[in-house]
Amino acid sequence: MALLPVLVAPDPRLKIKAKPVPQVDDTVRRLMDDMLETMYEAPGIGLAAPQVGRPVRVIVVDVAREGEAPQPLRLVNPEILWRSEELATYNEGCLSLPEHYADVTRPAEIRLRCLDERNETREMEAKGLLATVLQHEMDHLDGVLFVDHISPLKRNIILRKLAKAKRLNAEAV
Ligand code: GNR
Ligand code: NI
Repeated sequence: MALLPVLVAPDPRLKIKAKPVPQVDDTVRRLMDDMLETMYEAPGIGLAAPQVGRPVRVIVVDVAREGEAPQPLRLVNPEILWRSEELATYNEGCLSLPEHYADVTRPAEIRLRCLDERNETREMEAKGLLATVLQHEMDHLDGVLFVDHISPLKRNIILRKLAKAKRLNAEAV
């Protein structure tokens, strides 16, 4: 297993639409294991392949709480089949928008289809934090960040701060 560097916005690689995976093979399984290791190390509760510079439709999630047994999920080519009319709001964070948080409203429950790590088609239902994180990760596969769901004013404040931090960081190197 290996830790992968996580891209931080603004970065054009976070805006690309990721490509479907034709087949879940050892290369994809290795990527998912490396993503899980990277996510746990961060720590985070989800990670999408574009965040580690791989433009493919692969996500990993684990919303188990500290002290609970880990519940790693590996999803390939996830597709939303159904969204509830009921909405839910969570204060979201993102490893690609470090130290910034905002309330985001999304469907409270979803039903989705994906391939699992054995290349088998699966369907699952999710609600609560899991539903939010899965939607946050699927957004990454379409080049969408949580700031794209908030007001342009709040979005621009966050993106400008991150751009400035990158500039200062580049000067310091
Ligand atoms: O670690 C994460 N926490 C989180 C909290 C609320 C809603 C979504 C998330 S996902 C985020 C990790 C991440 O950036 N995944 O893409
Ligand atoms: Ni994110």
